[in-house]
Amino acid sequence: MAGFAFGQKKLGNETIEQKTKRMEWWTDARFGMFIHWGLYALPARHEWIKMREKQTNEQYQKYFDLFNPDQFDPKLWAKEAKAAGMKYAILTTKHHEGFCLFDSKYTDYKSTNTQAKRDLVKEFVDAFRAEGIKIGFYYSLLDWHHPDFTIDRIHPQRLNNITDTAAAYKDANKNRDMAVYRKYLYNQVTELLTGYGKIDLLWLDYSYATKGNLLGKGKDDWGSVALLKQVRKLQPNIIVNNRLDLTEYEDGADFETPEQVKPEELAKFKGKTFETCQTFSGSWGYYRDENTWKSQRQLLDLLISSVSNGGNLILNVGPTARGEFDYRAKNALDSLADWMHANSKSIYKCTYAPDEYKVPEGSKLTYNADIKRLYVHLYNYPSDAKLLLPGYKSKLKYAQFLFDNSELKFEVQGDDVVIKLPAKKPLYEIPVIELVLN
Ligand code: JFZ
Repeated sequence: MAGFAFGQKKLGNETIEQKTKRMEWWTDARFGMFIHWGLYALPARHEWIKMREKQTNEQYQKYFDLFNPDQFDPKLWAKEAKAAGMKYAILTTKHHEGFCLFDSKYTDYKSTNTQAKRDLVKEFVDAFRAEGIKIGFYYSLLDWHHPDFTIDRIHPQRLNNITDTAAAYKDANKNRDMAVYRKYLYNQVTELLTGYGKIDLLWLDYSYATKGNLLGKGKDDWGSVALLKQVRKLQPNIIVNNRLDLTEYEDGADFETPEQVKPEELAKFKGKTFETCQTFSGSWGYYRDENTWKSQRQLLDLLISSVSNGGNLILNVGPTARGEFDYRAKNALDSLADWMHANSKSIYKCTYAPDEYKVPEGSKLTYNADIKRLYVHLYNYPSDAKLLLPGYKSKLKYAQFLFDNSELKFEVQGDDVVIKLPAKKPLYEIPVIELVLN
C-alpha cells in the first residue's frame, strides 16, 4: 500500500483507516485508461464541437442519426488496456453533448435509439470486468442537450454581448428549470450505480465559477451534497473525484484531478491524493486531423512522474465513430505495453521516495515501501556507464536491472555508491534499476 496523505478528516462513519482501505486498489493501481466516446467522434474534431461551432440540437442531430459503431467490440479495448498495464478504465457514459451511451429510462437521447441499438455502457462493463479491470464511470454534469439545462457561457446557445446580464439570461432561460435538470442528473447517476453491478469509481465533470458577467455552475446547481450522499449510499466502496464544487475532501471527494499538466508540474501535487488525466494527442474525443501525438518517452514521463509524486495517471483514448481505437492510439498503447511488461514493478504499489534518498542525476525515483525497494528511472543513460548514487553508502544491499533481474555491481566511494552499467544502453527507452535497500 503506497502513501495516502490526505483526507485526514472523518467522513461520515468512515475512519481514516477505512478510507485508506477503500482506496487501496486505486492507490496501488497507479495507471488507468480514460475513454471519451460519444457522437462527437463523427465530426472527429474535438468533443466540444457542439459548443465551439455553436450547433443547435437540430444541427447536431445528424450525428445521432448516423451513429453506427459497427466495429465496437469492448473486449478488444479491454485487451489493449490490460496489455498496457492499465488497472482501471473510466468511460464517458454521457459527455457534455448529453448523448447517453446507456439505456436510460429518462431520455430518448441514447445509444439504444441509434443504429447501435445497444447499451454500450453495459458491454463496456462486462468486457473490462472480464479482464479484471476496475470499472469507472465518467458522467458530465453539464448537458448541452437537455431542455432544462440553463444557458450560460459554456452553452452553445449562450448569450453574446450582454449588457444586462442577469435580465438577459433570465429571459433566455425562462423556460428552463435547473431543478428539473438536477432531478434528471440525480436519476441518471442512480441508474448508472444500480444497473451495472459494482462500480469502482465515479468521475463527475465539472463545476465552473461565475466570472463577472459570465454565469457559472456549482454545487447548488448540481445538488452536489444530495447527489454525493446518494452515490455513497448506492455504492459504499466507490471512489469519487473532486469536481462537484464541494470544499475539499472532507465533504466527500476522494482525489484531485490535475488535467493536462506537464510532468514537472506534478511536483506541486506531491503528498496529495491525485490522479492526473492526460490525452495522447490533445483533444479527448477522437480528432482525425490532430498531429500532436505524444511520443512513448513523453507518455512514460507522465506515468513515472505521476508515481514519483505519489499519484495516478489515466491516459485517454478517443475511439473512432466506428468504435475502434485508431492505429495511432493502438501504437501508443503497444509502446506502453512493451515498457510495462518489463518495468511495471516500478509503478504498481509505488510512490515517491523518502527524502533520505537523493535523486541521482538524470533520473526519477519511485519507491515501494512494502518491500523497501527503490526504482531509478534512467532518463539519461550515463555516457561513462557509471551511475552515482549520492550518499547511498550504507543504504544499498543489491542492485539489478528490472527488465531481466540482471545484477549490477557497485562500489562504495566515500559516502556515495557508484553503479557500473553496461556500456550499451538496454533497448528500453527509460531503463529501470531496482535497488534493494538495507
Ligand atoms: C473537462 C471536459 O470539458 C473535457 O471535455 C474533458 O472531458 C476533460 C477530462 O474534462 O474539461 C475540463 C474540466 C475542468 C477543468 C479543465 C478542463 N478545470 O477544472 O481546470
